[in-house]
Amino acid sequence: MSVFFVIFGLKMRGRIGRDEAMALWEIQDMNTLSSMATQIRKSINGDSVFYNRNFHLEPSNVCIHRCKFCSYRRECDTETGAWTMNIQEIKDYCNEKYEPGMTEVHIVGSVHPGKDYTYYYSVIEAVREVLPSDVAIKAFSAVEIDDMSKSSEKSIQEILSDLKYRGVAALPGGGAEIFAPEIRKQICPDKANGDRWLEIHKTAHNIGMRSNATMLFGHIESRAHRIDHMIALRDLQDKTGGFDAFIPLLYKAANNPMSHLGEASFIEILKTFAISRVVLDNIPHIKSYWPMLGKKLCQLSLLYGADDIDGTINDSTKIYSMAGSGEKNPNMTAGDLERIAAGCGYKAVERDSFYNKVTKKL
Ligand code: V47
Repeated sequence: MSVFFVIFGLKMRGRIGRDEAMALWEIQDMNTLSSMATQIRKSINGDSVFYNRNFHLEPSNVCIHRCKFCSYRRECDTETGAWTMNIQEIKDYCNEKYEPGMTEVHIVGSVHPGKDYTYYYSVIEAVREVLPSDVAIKAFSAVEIDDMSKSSEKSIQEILSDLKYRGVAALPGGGAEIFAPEIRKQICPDKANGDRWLEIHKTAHNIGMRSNATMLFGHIESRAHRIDHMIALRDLQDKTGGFDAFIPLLYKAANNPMSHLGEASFIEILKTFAISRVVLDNIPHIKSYWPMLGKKLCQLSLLYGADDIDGTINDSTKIYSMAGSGEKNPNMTAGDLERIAAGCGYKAVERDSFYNKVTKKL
């Protein structure tokens, strides 16, 4: 209990440091962590729980990278379970998944061995052509952007500017995993490192693009690695202010080379949410991603600092079902999302990609 007051006292007086953040893991009373995170989330977001109407587009799962946590990647197009959409298939898919009232398409896929930046530019052009102009395109993880830069000899800033010109409004938070080089070396040795990820997001912010940040947790990383990851994001946010949301992504253990690790406990997951709310005092939203966590745990996380439950999805992402999520065909109505918020005594607010309230009613 004394830890709570000391730490909470520090929080009230100023920013929590690394040692204080580490001490939060030792709090055994989950009610204390819940109250601490809730007090902070209320001071930033009041009683609002944000959600949006969206769908995902995953153009391909054929990938040059061999991340050990990934259940989604395939080595080549002929392998069982592989897909790569051509431009017409992308247009058809968008027409199939789009529903009136949606405000966002989230695009993330893979780094395909046979595609260079021109394919990714064509994907954006095709999506922009078929979707209404009020649907924001949130596209490509920093890892994909890094590869576009390498395959084109264009700088990160040029790639991002080209994507922005073609209609990309914001970057999703994928590819961050855990920044610590000693962990990356083991789980994703061959892709953009933590510094590169941060540099890409910094460049995006500098040219006026908003972005999100993720953290893949519950595998071989320690609690200290998680705190260091959060502090690196907090430091960048101090400089740019460009992050809208932090998304703790729970490692799901089915069908990948790290399956033997199993998954984090509910207590560890909820502590991670609460502590991220306390540490990330300058990132306005903590997103709880239900296609990965499941609907019940997503709702519970609202009592541990989360204020955003993302979207309706419309059965359009496979990354998590392939990794063992119970949400095999993820799909929720706006009403379902509103009931999740109401169940915790919060008020659901439909938002667009930039956290503006959506007022139109269908
Ligand atoms: O970077 C891959 C993760 C991420 C597994 O910005 C896994 O709004 C758990 O970035 N278990 C991509 N996670 C998804 C992503 C995302 C998701 C939701 C919202 C937003 C946003 C971004 O998926 C990857 C990786 O960290 N991932 N495999 C797995 N087995």
